[in-house]
Amino acid sequence: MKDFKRILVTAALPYANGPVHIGHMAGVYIPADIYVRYQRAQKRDIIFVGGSDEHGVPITIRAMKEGVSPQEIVDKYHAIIKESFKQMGISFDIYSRTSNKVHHETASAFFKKMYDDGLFEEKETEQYYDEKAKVFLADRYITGTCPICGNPNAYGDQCERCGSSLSPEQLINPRSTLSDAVPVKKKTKHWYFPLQDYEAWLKQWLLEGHKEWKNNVYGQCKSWLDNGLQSRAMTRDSNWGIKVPLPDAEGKVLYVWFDAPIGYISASKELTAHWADYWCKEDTRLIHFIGKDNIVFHCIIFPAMLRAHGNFMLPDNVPANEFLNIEGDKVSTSRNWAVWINEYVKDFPGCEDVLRYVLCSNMPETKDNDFTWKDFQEKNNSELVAIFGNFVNRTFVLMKKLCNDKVPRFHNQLRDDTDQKLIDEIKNSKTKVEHAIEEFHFRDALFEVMDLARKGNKYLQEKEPWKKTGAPAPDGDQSLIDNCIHLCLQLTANLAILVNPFLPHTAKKMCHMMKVEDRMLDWENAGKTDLLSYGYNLRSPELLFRKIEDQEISMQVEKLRANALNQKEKINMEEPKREEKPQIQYDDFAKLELRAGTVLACEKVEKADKLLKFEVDLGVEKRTIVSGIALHYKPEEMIGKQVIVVANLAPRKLKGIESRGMILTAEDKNGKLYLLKPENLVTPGSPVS
Ligand code: B3M
Ligand code: ZN
Repeated sequence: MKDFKRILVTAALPYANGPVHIGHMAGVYIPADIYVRYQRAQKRDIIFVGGSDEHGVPITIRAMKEGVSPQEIVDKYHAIIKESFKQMGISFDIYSRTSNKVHHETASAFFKKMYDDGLFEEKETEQYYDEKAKVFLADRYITGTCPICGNPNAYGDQCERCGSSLSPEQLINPRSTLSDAVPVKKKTKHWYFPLQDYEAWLKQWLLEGHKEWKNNVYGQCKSWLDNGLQSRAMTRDSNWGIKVPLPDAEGKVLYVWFDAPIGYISASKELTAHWADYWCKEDTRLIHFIGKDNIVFHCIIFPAMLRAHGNFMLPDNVPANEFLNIEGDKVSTSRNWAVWINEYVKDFPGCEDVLRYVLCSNMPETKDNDFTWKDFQEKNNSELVAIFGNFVNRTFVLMKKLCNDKVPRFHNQLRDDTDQKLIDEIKNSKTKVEHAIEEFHFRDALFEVMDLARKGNKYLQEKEPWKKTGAPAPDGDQSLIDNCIHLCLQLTANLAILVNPFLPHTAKKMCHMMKVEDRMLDWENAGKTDLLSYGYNLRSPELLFRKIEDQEISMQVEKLRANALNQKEKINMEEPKREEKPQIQYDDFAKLELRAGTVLACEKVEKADKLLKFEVDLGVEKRTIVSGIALHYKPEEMIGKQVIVVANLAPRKLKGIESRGMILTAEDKNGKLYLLKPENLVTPGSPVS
């Protein structure tokens, strides 16, 4: 491996369209944080940058669903996500957001330089357009049947069932996700990045130069490159995002996958004036932590962008993880099948490290993995409590009881094979954990730490110092008891150092108990057995982990299922309920006097945001009618329109105005109202039947 002077770690920028869940944590943020904390303990020059991804279709769709503006969505979820990371101890040096000014400027300038260097193809093509919603349909705005696996709900950019990357043109029976309309083709101009021009270089750099990358990552990249790359549009028709910095680009923004990875650069700029050292110098090691669905963007598209732009160095590794399922089922935001971090920290206060532990030991490093609440309880109770916590607690209690509540002396001349073995294990553990972390094998690394605690228990069990006290010599020799407790205490200090990258809250607690400063956690101290000196007076032990009861677990399982069920009901509710009315006779219908009218005037009703007041020409007379369609039509667009009126409805007072009649509308499944009108203009007052 090359010698590096500094390390730059990035973690995928989560879309600010919802809270983060355990899948995000296990796949991206916990591994990144372990790596970073370890490197900091090694005193290496490292920065850890992250932030919220606030552009793109996921945000606008969420805004539409919640009926608020995209800005409100990103403000809300950015705050929630940031807080969740903080509580889980994800130690970003900066957690920024892509709506920041610095980012808009950085991404614009990046695009502009590539444009000025002539690196884009400008193409006018026919793209799917939703005539009802009046928008072009790219990415997730369009769904249809996957041509590869037949999934009827594939997106315009990807099929989530078979994982294929798609373009909207490939979908069979495409539909708009906005209005369900069948889209039509319409011309639009965009700027394309000719990825095929970088294919040969990518093959060299990645396939030849990075054979050490994880199999799952290397394999995906290889298949992309083997299939051949194509030009990809780097702009979109939308008004949410970073405006394309060109004169004739009204209504066009940068493609979210163009701007988001540049967010890593912008966040670094915000963090430090020395950002360029981290991004432009060859002796920096850049590592992207991501989930498997982001591989192509980080391993192919972004590197090609960096290369095309010039002056930036490339990622040295991209240790992407696979997915974490929950109770045997895929995590799904839309089905609300997830364990949300903001809820976990409320339900299990003080247990942040427990979740870090369980997610790290189940980390989907090489294949998808499963999280179950039962396993969560099991790992807590029989590993954290029964092995790690128990060892530390026993050590403290025995020291108090058998050694006068002080660190006892180690009598070297009495050291036996069992002692020596433990001393060696302590040294070896350091090396093993170190290697595993450097290789991104976080599960193995954590296993080693736990194994060392297990060895501590075994050592205590073999030595049984509690039996020795008061026994006749040579067994009852206090020096032997001292040696045992002394080594257990050194082991405790080592456990704190080794566990610190994984369970930082626990390591901190242990430092407090041992009355040492956090400085003791420096990695160079690992493997040493003289960390706590003779005569030192430690604090009383605190419980590091508490038992988790069956009832807490069954509540979580219930909550998971209830959430999913509620969601299902919510979705069903969205389907308009057909209210069936009893049959009527023609005579009943004939009682209605329906007439076509022409709107002469229309204005908003004060202090009523849903009401419009109409003057309608019904031929022989003009009528004032109040109608609840202000959220769907603007008053000025009503004038001159023809409407259908129930003319013989008894007058009603609405907000003090007497309304004489009713205007007919049809309602779609999203609750949007559309006026009924005659196909052709008719004389005002014409009867309707
Ligand atoms: N926001 C996708 C995701 O959250 C995307 C990552 C951007 S990283 C530059 O999975
Ligand atoms: Zn498919």
